[in-house]
Amino acid sequence: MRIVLLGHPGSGTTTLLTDARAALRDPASGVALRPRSPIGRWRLWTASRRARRPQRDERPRAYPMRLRHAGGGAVVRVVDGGGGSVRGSSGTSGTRRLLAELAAADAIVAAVDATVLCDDPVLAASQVRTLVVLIRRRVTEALRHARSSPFPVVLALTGCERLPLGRDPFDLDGPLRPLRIGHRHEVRVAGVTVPLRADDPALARALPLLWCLHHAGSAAAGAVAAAGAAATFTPREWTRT
Ligand SMILES: Nc1nc2c(ncn2[C@@H]2O[C@H](COP(=O)(O)OP(=O)(O)OP(=O)(O)O)[C@@H](O)[C@H]2O)c(=O)[nH]1
Ligand SMILES: [Mg+2]
Repeated sequence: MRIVLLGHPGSGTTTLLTDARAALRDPASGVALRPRSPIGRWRLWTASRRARRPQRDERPRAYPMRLRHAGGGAVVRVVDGGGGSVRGSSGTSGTRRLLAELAAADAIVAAVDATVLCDDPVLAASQVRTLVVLIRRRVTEALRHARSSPFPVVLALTGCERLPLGRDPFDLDGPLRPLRIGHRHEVRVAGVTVPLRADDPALARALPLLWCLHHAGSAAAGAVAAAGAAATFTPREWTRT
């Protein structure tokens, strides 16, 4: 199973991944997700340090993880897309690697800074356009290969605690409409919008990855429900039309 985290520089993909790892370190949540090897643990630890500084990821980084849950286990490849490869600043090799990872993705998390959506509609529109193109490309390809189940896509709105008081984060995902209610292909997307705050409980910050794991076939329903209950905002599933 392969999950790709996509986002422009600074949108929070590395933080999402390292927070999820911290929350799912032990199986008390019903699901444990751990790097498969000591070197993998070290790479993820250094990634969390980089994100805190913060230091930009120019290229995609792949983390082979082991998923354990009551129903069994699986190997999961979680790919932190690296904002540089989404923006195109990592050169062709970074972008090519990202496209190769996306072509084999079973689920996608798109991270977007909620304050960019709120304060800078022009920048937001251009950022979202890139994400929509990349996601549609994968969903269309998946359909061509007759996937029977809808393709999981999570829109993770990061930094929601910085929104002006009373601003509803669910009003901000308008630029993502082409994905949500586009032409007939999009009915095959199992989409959810998850607003996130820096001060959310750790388990809530794992919700984007848990949603993907659950919808891409793991028996993580209990953990998804627990993470949803811990979240400050109730995640909203996209209406399929
Ligand atoms: N306030 C707030 N800050 C956040 C949130 N998520 C991430 N950040 C911060 O945003 C900064 C960038 O986060 P990263 O996780 O490094 O972003 P990234 O998407 O990996 O960026 P690239 O490596 O350039 O692709 C860091 O300082 C994080 O601590 C959030 O939900 N709220
Ligand atoms: Mg990063």
